[in-house]
Amino acid sequence: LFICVDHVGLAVPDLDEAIHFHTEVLGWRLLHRETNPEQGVEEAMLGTGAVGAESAQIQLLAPLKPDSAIGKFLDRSGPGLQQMAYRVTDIDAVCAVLRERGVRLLYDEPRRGTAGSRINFAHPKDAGGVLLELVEPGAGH
Ligand code: V0V
Repeated sequence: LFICVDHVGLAVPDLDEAIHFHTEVLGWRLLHRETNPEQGVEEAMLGTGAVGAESAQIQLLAPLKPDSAIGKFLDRSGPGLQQMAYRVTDIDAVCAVLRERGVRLLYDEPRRGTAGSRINFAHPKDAGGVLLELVEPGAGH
């Protein structure tokens, strides 16, 4: 079903501060940054190559407002690992297979993710306590 781990998402209270730590202290490269109002996040991708390269990336997720998914997560759990994202070739096909196997997906249809990707999520209660994201990369990746 899956190609590889696409990224691991960390909830952070302050995006600039988290980018600074990940680039200046840990030595990752900042590859991409965008605001996604539908998801309520300001986010950044870090890694060693381009977005969509074979190696998994680190996604920093800061809330645009307190009642967003990341805002609630920070309230409940504090900063840290919020999600694991698996890359797929055909997200519609993978969602259909997972639904058939009893996994609840959060959206009826995939929504827009980083850099024009299509995304959906398996509920953490159906995925061993992990918020599992499915990512079909956007054109050009
Ligand atoms: C909640 N729970 C989690 C969790 N968030 N468990 C593991 N990892 C997480 N991230 C647990 C929570 O502790 C509860 O456990 C239980 O799930 C039910 O929670 P709920 O009342 O439904 O909680 P909410 O209202 O916080 O919603 C959780 C969900 C929400 C997962 C439904 O965060 C969501 O819609 N997430 C998908 C969208 C998202 O995360 N967007 C931001 C990233 P107990 O206490 O009942 O045991 S945007 C992104 O990734 C982009 C743009 C991209 O990659 O391209």
